[in-house]
Amino acid sequence: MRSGTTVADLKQSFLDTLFCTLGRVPSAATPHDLYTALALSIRDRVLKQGVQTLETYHARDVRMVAYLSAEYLPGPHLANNLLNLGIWDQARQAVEEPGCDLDFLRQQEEEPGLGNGGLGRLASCFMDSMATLELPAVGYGLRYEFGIFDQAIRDGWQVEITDKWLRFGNPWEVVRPELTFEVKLGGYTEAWTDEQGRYRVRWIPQHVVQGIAYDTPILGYHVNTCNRMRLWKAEAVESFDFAAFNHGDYYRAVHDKMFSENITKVLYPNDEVIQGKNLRLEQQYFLVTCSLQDMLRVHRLLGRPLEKFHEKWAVQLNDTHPSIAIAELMRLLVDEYLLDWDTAWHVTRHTFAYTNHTLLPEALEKWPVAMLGALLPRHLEIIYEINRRFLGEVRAQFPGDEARVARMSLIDETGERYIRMAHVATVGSHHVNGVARLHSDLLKQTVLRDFAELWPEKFCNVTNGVTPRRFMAVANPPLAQLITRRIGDGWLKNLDELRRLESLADDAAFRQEWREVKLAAKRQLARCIAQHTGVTVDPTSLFDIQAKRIHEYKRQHLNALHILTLYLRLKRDPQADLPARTFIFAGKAAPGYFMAKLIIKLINSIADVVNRDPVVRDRLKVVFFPDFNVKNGQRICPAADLSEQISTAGKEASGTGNMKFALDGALTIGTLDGANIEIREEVGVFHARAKWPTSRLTDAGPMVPDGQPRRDPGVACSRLVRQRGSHLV
Ligand code: 26W
Repeated sequence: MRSGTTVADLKQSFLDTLFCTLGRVPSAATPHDLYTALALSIRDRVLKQGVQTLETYHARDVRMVAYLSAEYLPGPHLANNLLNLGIWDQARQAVEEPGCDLDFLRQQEEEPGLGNGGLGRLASCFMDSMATLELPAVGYGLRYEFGIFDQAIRDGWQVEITDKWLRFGNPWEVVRPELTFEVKLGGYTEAWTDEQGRYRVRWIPQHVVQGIAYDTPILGYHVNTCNRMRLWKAEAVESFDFAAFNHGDYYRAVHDKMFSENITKVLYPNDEVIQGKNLRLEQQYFLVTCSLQDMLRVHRLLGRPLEKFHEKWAVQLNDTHPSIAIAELMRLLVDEYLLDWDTAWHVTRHTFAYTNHTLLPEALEKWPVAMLGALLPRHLEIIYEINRRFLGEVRAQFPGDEARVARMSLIDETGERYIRMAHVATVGSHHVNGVARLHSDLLKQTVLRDFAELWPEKFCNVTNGVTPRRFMAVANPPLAQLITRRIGDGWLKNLDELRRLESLADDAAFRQEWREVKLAAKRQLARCIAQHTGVTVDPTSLFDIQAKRIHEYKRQHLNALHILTLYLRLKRDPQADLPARTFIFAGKAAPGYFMAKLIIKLINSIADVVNRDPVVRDRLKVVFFPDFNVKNGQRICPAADLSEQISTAGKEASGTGNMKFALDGALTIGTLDGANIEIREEVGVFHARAKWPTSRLTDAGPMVPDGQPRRDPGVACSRLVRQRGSHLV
C-alpha cells in the first residue's frame, strides 16, 4: 500500500520506487538513487496528508495565511518528515533489510539554500510551526536555480562554490506546469476613460515572462495538517521564438528565453546590505505578482467577492523584500478587477502585515524612482497616488509640519529620489512587528518613529521562535529522548513544558545522563571536525561556539581577540588555571564583504598558530568549520557548551541561533541585545564572579581603579544559566 507505514509497507515502497520510478536494482543503484527512492516513498505519505488537508481547507472555507518571503532555508527534508510522520524507526528498518543505512542515505540530501541566514531560516521555522499548530498557510517564495553558495576554505580564505542543489533533481517538490501566471515588465502605461466614465489605465509591457509553481509539502509534527511552500520559477512565455529562428535570428530567439529564466537564476548572497540591482527588484516583483495572482485565482474559484479578499487572506511580508505587493494588489484590484480606489485600498491595507528584521540603514530597501518607474511604470503611479492620499492624512494630523511630511513621505526627495519600501510596507499594512522586544522598541523610537506616533496601535512585537522538532529532536535525538523519558513528549509541541525539568535541576542522575548526552554530541562533532578540517579536538574540553553569518556587528573579531588573550596568557604561564577550551567558528561571509572575508582569514591564521603550538595546543584549539548551513547547524548545535552571542548592542534585531544553542543546553555568553534579553529572563542569569579579570570584560571597557571590570551595560558578558548554577536545558 503506497501510504502504509509498517516496515513491510515502507520497504515495499522503497524497492518499488527504486525499480519503477528510477529503473534501478539495489545492486546497481548509486547512493543518490537509494536516497531518492526513499525520499519519494516518504513524499508519497506526506502528500497523502497534503491532499486531505486541502480537502479539509476547502470544506471548512478557511482563512489562509500567505507568507511572502524572498528567502527560505528549509534544511534537509527527509529526517524531519520521518519525525513528523512518526516513522523514523520503521524507515530505518525498512532500508536496513535491503542493506542500506538510513544515516548514510540522509547524507546524500542536498538542502535548498534559498536564503542568506536568519530571515530565511525564520520563514521555514514559521512554516513548520504553522503546520504543527494546524494553521492553514502557504509559503510563497522563489525557486532560485542557484541558492546560497557552498563555502570552502582554501589557505584560510573563503572560496564560494556554486550551489548546484538541483543537479540531481529535487524529490521533495511537485511541479505544477499548468499553474502559470503572466508577469509583465518594463514598458509604459496608457490612461483613458471608459464608457462608464471610469478612469482606466492599461500597462503595455516591454517583456512578458511567466511564473511556474513548484510545490513542496510542509507536514506538521504528529498532525494530519500538511501545508505547502509554493516556489515560483521564471520561464519564457514562448520557450522558443520560431519566428525569430526562421529569420535566422537564432540568438534573438534564445535571448528571450535567457532573459526570462534569469529572474530566478540566483539568490542575492548578501545579508544586512541591499544590492540596489534591477534584477533584485525583478525578483521581488515576480514573487509578488505570481503569488497575488494565485491567491486571487483561488479566491475567485471559490466564488468569493473581491471586496472580502482580506477576510480570507492574511498576507505576511517577510521584511520589505515583497513590499511591492501593496502596489501590486492595488493594481490588480483597480486595473484588472475594476474596484474603485477606496474599496481597493480598504482591502489592501487589511490584507498585509509587515515584519521588520533590521534597523541597519544599509539594509533598509529603497529603490531609485527612475529604476522602479522603468521596470514597473504602473506601480510608480500607484505609489504616487498612495503617497498623495497618505501625506494628506499626515498634514491633517500635523498641520504645518512639513519636515515631518518630508520624513514620512514614501518618496525620499533629499537627493536622488528613492522609494522608501519600509514606508510603503508600513502605510499598506494593518500591523508592523519587530522580531524581539528590544528591536520592536527601537523600531518605534528610530526608523519608524513618525509612523508609531501617527498609528501607535499598528505596532507590535513578535519575538522570533525556532522549531524544537528540527533543532532538538532531529538534531539531537539523545537529548530529546532524555527529556521525553523524564517529562513526556508534550514539550515537542508546547515548549513551555520544558519548565518541568526545573524539578530535576538538582537530580544528580539526571544531570549525569545529561552530561553524557552532551559529551556524546561533542564526540560526534569532534569526528566531523576531523573529517572536514583535519583538526583534532578534545571532546572533554569546553566547546565555545560562534556559528552565524560573518559580520562586523556580530563581532567574531572580538571573539578572536579573546582567543589571542588566552593564548598569550598561556604562553606566559603554561600552568595558568584555564580550563581546556576549543573555539569553533562557522559562518559564511557575503562574497563582496571584504572585511568579513578578512575576519575568516584572521580566525584561520590564529588557528594555525594556536593549534600548532605544543605549549598550548592541549589547552586551546581553534577551528573554522566550513559551509555553515542548516545541515551543519544541526551537527554543531548539540555540541556547544558555550554559545557566543556577542553582537554590538542594538545591532542584532533578534538572533535565532541564540535560541537553538540555548535549547540544546549551551550557556550563553551574550550582549544584552535582541532576543538574548528575553532568553536571559527565561533561563536566569549567572554573573561571572571573575576569579581573574577575564579579558572579555576588559575588552568591554577599561578596568576601573579598584581592579573590578567595568560593566558596560551593553556588553554585560553574563553567563545565562539557571540560578542554581546547573546547566540549563
Ligand atoms: C539582500 C538584502 C538583504 C537585506 C537584509 C537580505 C536580508 C536582510 C535581512 C534583514 C537580514 C537578516 O536576515 N536579518 C536577521 O533576521 C533574523 C530573523 O528575524 C534576526 O534573528 C537577525 O537578528 C537579523 O539580523
